[in-house]
Amino acid sequence: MCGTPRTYSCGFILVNGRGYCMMNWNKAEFYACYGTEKQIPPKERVEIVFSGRSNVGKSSLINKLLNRKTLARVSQMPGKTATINFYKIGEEKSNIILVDLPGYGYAKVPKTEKERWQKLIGGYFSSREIDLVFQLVDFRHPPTADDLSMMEFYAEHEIPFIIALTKADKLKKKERDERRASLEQEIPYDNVTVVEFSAKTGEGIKELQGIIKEIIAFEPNQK
Ligand SMILES: Nc1nc2c(ncn2[C@@H]2O[C@H](COP(=O)(O)OP(=O)(O)OP(=O)(O)O)[C@@H](O)[C@H]2O)c(=O)[nH]1
Ligand SMILES: [Mg+2]
Repeated sequence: MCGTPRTYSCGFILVNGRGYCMMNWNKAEFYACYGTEKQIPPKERVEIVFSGRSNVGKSSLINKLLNRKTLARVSQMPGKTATINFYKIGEEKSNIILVDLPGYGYAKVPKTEKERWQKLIGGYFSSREIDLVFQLVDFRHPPTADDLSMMEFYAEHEIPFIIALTKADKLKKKERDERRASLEQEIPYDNVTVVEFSAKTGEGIKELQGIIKEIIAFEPNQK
């Protein structure tokens, strides 16, 4: 069979023992949303999660990855995404889900809503092994205490995560250099991958897509 390409349903192709990912980013659909822990079904697919505070740009990043403007709802009002939303990507049989989490850290959210968030997110993470988390941090500011708590949670539970610094278009070169230098102290994890990203200019998108392709390439047997 040497030289014969073998195609897996996720779009992963193996040729002469080397993997190539043919992900069709333009094919994506809303798959499901969950507002309570009990609604969340067992994990059946590759799940790539987008985590970050309200308004940091999670939904915008998902839309940019998928070349769509409004698949994931975006708003200037923090707290737009209140449910865990699943988006399926790739061809019909593909088994890859991008997970848009509701944001945290918005001060005006009532206590009951914060408790709902904690139960929902806690229930989600405790019910599955996550393939990868993109932890979003606003490039303009130091990570918040909540951002750091999330990173600590991922590190403690051995959930792989990378950091996407959002809204890169809003910084001048000097500001970027300063933030980069400070982040080295502010993020207490060695060897964590950090990608600078802008949903406005598309900066960083190829890198983020490349990371997702690598994750999928490790899961060739997914249905
Ligand atoms: N200039 C700029 N604006 C951005 C970028 N990413 C997001 N925004 C804006 O930031 C606001 C919030 O974006 P969302 O994608 O809705 O943020 P979110 O993290 O999904 O927010 P929640 O759903 O509330 O948790 C919107 O007005 C976006 O247009 C970016 O890279 N550059
Ligand atoms: Mg959102």
